[in-house]
Amino acid sequence: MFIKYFLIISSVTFFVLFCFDALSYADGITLVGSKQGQSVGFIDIDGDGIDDEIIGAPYANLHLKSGAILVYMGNTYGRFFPRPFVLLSDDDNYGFSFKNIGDTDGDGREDFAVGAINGGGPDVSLSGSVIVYKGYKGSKKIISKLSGEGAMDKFGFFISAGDLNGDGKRDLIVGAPFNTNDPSIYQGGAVYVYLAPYFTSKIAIYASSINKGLGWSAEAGDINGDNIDD
Ligand SMILES: [Ca+2]
Ligand SMILES: [Ca+2]
Ligand SMILES: [Ca+2]
Repeated sequence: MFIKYFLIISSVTFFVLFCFDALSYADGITLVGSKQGQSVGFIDIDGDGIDDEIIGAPYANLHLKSGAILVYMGNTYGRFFPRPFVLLSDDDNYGFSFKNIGDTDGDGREDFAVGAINGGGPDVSLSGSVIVYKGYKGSKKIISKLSGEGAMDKFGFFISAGDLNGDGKRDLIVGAPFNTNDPSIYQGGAVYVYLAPYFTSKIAIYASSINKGLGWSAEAGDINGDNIDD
């Protein structure tokens, strides 16, 4: 029994290490107080046909960086490998949000997005950021890096996805609950839509006196039955 279990673990370990040149165990990471589980999702990250579990740990301490995305590899027994691997890290509080956005570029692999609520962009720091990744095997490939408009916007507080223009590709929806677009509506929040497959230009919906409190959460769905998500 022990030998059988050992062989299963070993084969999974070898397979994972073989597939990810830069992937390492989460041994060098401090997970105490990391809010591991702030975001959760599933995606077949290594392309073996089995979903792997993604866990965000946005306050993890990793080589002077704050936040990481961990992956627990799924196996053919319907279980997940007990030790996490560090999949990715980037801007501050990376992993606060995660979303499998489906295969947006038609290459047969699911793509995904990760939010870092205290990340920054080229024009403003601490606005929050979201990185959209192409589903990959081996080296990571970034489709687009997005950021908020103002410091402390908490852009990336949530990420959702849905096909909002009916082209069959899921588009990205990002919340920034502390955005202030109108000084009279302080931190009223904003929601942004980025269309697939490039996720560059945005459509912004800002808080008004009617819809104050935008950006905390959202889900796309077809409300009026026209087969286009609302
Ligand atoms: Ca897998
Ligand atoms: Ca893809
Ligand atoms: Ca679309």
